[in-house]
Amino acid sequence: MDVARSTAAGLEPGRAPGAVTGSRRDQPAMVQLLTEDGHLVPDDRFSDFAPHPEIYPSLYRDMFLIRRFDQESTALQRQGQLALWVPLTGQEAAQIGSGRAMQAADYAFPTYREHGVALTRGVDLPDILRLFRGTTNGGWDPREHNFQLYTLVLAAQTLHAVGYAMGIQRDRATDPGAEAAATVAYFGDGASSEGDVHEAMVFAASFNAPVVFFCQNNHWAISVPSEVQTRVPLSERAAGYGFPGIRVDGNDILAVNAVTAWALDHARRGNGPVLIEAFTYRMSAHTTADDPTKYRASAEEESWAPRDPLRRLESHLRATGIPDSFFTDLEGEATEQAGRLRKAVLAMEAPDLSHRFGTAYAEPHPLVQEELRQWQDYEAGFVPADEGGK
Ligand SMILES: Cc1ncc(C[n+]2csc(CCOP(=O)(O)OP(=O)(O)O)c2C)c(N)n1
Repeated sequence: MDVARSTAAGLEPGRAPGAVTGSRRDQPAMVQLLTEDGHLVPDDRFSDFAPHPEIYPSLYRDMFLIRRFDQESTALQRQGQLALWVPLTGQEAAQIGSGRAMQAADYAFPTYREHGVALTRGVDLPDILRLFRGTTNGGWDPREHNFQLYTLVLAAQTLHAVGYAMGIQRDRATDPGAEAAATVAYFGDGASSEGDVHEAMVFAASFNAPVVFFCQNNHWAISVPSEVQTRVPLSERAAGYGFPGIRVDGNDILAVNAVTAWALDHARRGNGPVLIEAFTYRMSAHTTADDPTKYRASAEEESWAPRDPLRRLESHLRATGIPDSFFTDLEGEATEQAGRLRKAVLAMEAPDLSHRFGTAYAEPHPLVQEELRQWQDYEAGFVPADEGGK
């Protein structure tokens, strides 16, 4: 099978993708509220949940700042200041749109690419880079932001999100005055092939848990195209578990925001889980260690350029009379943010090694303590540089 085959055909709403033998060609229509050229379109089911036009500039601001953060982090990795970077360019609308639909008491369970969601949850952006600089296993306090630490093991967080949602449900059963809340489990199209996602969805359905499964279908699981991983549109898998599945244009921030607000409302009201498939595209490489030219056709990448989530909202904002000064001020703010980021990263210090050993388990562990002693002995065996060591 030619896994590098372009998936560009059929990426328009309601059109079929180039199909794998035996796969379904009919695709569900996508929810869209803002066309690629920046025009608003109504949707019978979701328009009532659409964001107010007053907040459009702030939605654009978040997307702009997170794209700049992504560019700066990529540069920091190239300069050897980060071990690895996981870019999000192209997925800003999916992340900012869904993150901005959450309320304070809701809880997000991210993968390793949810920098935009982190921004909406109030995580200080430099903190995201602590993990990628290797100075910590986390970077922020999840409880402070209701935003879990990044999960590198694909799909594990979907189970955590369901477990937490079941906890919310039980807390409310014992204390009906407790605030209604839901969780959002973020994962990719590739992760949807993991058993954990299946198990999470079975549990969520069985217990009617208040969880929104938010799948960013960016079309590639590193080098494997999504069409190899599923014979039906991902959103349609929800029917097999017995809850609603919605495909939304993942590059349309207004539609993503409206659909997620609807799904969270549905979950908080006790109606159970929802699967959202945000149909989007990762314009950048999988990570800074990946070379997509080895498996992805440039024609496919070019076909996504006109659907850029930022350009789309910018066209709309300019057409509705937002002044140029808004965009130039934002440019200044992003440059200031980049400088602050760089300074913070260069100042991050690696923790003492004994701290690393000391946090492997919650309680002291004799084997780990023995390993630390061995390492310390090994280090002590070197001749210091000022005494002629190299
Ligand atoms: C359990 C597990 N298996 C394999 C991997 C290696 N791996 C890291 S990212 C990735 C592809 C993920 O694709 P997708 O879920 O579509 O998310 P994306 O990175 O495209 O956002 C794989 C296979 C892993 N991290 N965890």
